[in-house]
Amino acid sequence: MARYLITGIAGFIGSSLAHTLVKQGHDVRGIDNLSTGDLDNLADIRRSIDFQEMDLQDAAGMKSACEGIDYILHQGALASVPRSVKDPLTSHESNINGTLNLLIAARDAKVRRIVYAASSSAYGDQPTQPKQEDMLPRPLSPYAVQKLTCEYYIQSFYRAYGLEGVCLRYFNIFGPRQAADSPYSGVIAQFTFKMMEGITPTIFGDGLTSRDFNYIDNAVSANLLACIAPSEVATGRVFNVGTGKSHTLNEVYAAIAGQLGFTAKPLYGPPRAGDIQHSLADITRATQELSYQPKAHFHEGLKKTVAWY
Ligand code: UD2
Repeated sequence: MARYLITGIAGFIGSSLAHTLVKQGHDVRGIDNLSTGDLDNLADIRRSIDFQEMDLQDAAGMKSACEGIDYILHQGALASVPRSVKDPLTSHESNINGTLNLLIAARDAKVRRIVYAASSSAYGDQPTQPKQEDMLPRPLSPYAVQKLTCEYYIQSFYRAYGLEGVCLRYFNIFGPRQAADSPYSGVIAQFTFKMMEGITPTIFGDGLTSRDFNYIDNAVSANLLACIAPSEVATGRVFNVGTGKSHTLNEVYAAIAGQLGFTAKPLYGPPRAGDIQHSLADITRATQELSYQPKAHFHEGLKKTVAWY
């Protein structure tokens, strides 16, 4: 059994990883500063994990958190494009300084490998679809710059110090436990929550904006595969973690409304600053080289998600 450190363990993706690893019998340590994470996400496994409330920018804390760890699953971040547009400095400090601090501690503790939660936002307004990992990044928002910068840090720590790192570019992950009550929450969580409260959600833009929405189970499996993939295949590399299919915001709205019996038509507002119009993953590299298979499909994932809230 391996020893895992999950950063951002009280968040949506971190807590989902923790549940799977605990079920598989691994040793799980987790840190979270609880700025956006919620301990309720860990309620049923709280006694099976070693949880410490800690900020990624705490150097001494990271040193002790990395001690004796085989794999780090680095999910901790201030997520959200609009949050970074509103307050770029705070998200910079958390996302970039925090990651660098963690990398230094991981290097010193001789951690076997770090798997990083990178973002499809790195592609920005790169016009070609689907997005392939070798395309030139064209980040549009501070958040995209921060996530991309950390990919480069991960790669440089491999080249300079031999710390193995794998970057998983998540494409709009959704599922149970995703926070729904903040303006910075993912769109599926927000739409569901609002409709359940009887509030009509607003679609930013014309509704034809599309995303490669990927159910959480697929992201969890990508992380576990990235830990065990041979070093020559995975280390220092970037992999798209999407499904290869996209859905428009109009489709998402209709699917959630249909499931909840919500009959009001959507409101439409101006597009959000920093947003990409279309995002679709080419998952050839991850399927061929990590054996990643997005087995959970969009509609089935959406049903489970909406039922969870
Ligand atoms: C970005 C990244 C994603 C992940 C995420 C973390 C892209 C393509 N994806 O997701 O990989 O890193 O950031 O936060 O950059 N929207 C509405 N109404 C609402 C809320 C959102 O229309 O009430 C729209 C929003 O303008 C956007 C889409 O829904 O066009 C998706 O927004 P999101 O915040 O769920 O995720 P996104 O694409 O910024």
